[in-house]
Amino acid sequence: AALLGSSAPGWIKKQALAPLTVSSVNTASDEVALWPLPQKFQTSVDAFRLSSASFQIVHAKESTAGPSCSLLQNAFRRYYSYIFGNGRKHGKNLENVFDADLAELQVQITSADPECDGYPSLKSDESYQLEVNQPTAVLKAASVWGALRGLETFSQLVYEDDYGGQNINKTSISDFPRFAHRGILLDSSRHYLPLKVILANLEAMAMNKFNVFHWHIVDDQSFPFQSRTFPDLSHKGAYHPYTHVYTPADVKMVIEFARMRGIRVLAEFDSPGHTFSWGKGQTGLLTPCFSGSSPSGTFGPVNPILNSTYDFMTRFFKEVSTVFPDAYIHLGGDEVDFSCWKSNPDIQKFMDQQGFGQDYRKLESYYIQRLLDIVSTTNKGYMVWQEVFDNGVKLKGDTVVEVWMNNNVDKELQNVTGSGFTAILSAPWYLDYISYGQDWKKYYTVEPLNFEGTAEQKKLVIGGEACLWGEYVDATNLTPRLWPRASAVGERLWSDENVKDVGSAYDRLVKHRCRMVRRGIPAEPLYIGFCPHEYS
Ligand code: CP6
Repeated sequence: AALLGSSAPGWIKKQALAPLTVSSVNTASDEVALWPLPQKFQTSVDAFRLSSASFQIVHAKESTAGPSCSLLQNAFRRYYSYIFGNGRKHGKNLENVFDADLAELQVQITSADPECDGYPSLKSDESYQLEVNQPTAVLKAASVWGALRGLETFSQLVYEDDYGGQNINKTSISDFPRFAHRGILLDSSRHYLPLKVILANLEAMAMNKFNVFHWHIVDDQSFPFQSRTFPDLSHKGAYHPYTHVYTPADVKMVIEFARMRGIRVLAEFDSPGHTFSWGKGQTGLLTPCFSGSSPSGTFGPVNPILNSTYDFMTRFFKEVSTVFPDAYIHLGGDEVDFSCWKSNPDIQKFMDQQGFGQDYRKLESYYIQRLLDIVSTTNKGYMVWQEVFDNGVKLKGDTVVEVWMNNNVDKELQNVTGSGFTAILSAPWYLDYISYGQDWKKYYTVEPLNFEGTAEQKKLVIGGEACLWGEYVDATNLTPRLWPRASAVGERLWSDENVKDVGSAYDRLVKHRCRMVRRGIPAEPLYIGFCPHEYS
């Protein structure tokens, strides 16, 4: 009893003290924890029972998609398993307690093109309507992308009663995302991330309605991406040429697994900085640094003054643009260290010729400008880190600028959108930073549109990303470090701006975290307490 004293959170007391009688059969308000919270929903105390033996998720007769839509077939199976567990276990017979059974969930795609075989994009319609009533529930969405979000919500509405039976209450939901770009950045260069970990996190992303996997796939420390055109890049630049690489088949699998969950795979090939590993398999690509008048044997950023550099980039990005189907490529452009460029006499000569003086940002801009022109010929849009904008590089109109520096964020958003560019925000959401206590609250209370600007400017902020850089993270600790802390970002980017009460978020997030644990995601606890089904 002392343990359950006044300092214990309310939900612990309730769970621990609830007597196991029929009158205490859990109602939705106790058990259901929607995360992220839908835009509009109405629920009632009328409860329907789901029988694992008879309940089905089916295509509605009117749907423009049918059993040939493997994306939906796959999702139906996945959510059936989440609802009932993998073994079709049966609750004890207590049919009389409830008004009626819920026989099926009908999924109706309304658009002429359901987009079954397509890829999600920035313009995908993820909205859906869900009506749970007896004897059938109906989920309506324009395309499969909305249906996926609605299936997740439906599965979150189902709760287990005290006898192990699955129940759902009469509910009406109309939902859509507040922001179109809701991303997670993972870094597979500082540590190699096995496929299994990447796929598990895509699964967790779907549970939190994230829709962009920003794959920071290579960096200084290693180059695990296996290129067909330049196999030496990974053969010499990966931590291990066979075990620590992503083969073309691996990359395909990640992209398809993500597609099935309505998640875009946005690949980042960061340059001209953060490229040390590229130099191992591509001699002559990086700038030789000098010590006095002779080369020191070390290398700096990509060498921006050689034609061979641009020939290489042309062929490399031509391949990358066919490997990754997304309409955007992330070109990096962050944290370029100028000291090596400064030390190199050939670079100095080039600077003089071009009239750049001692302004190395102009040299960086020169490089990026040429790179952007190359990537434009592949018909891809591009995304860049904020320095590219800050340095005054001329950008195409549809460029997305990622704001990551956590000083003057508001000013930066004001400037980027004021210049008419689209922005995404990651500065407040660097989840690689850890501290004692519940830092999810800090992530949760961010308001992305709290900068000074016109309504037009605010529309240009299309979303944000939670970043988990890899210096201190590998397969052993990635998932629990990311979840449920990233869930806070997920709700901020999906739900209405008025959904910001930290107390009610806490109650829902505790349960949502237990749900992720139950579904096999080792998400860390928010605070003291327990889960009805612990991780094992
Ligand atoms: N790697 C790359 C990093 C970071 C960036 N780019 C980074 C910088 C500062 C912090 C965290 C991460 N590790 N390629 C910056 C976008 Cl605090």
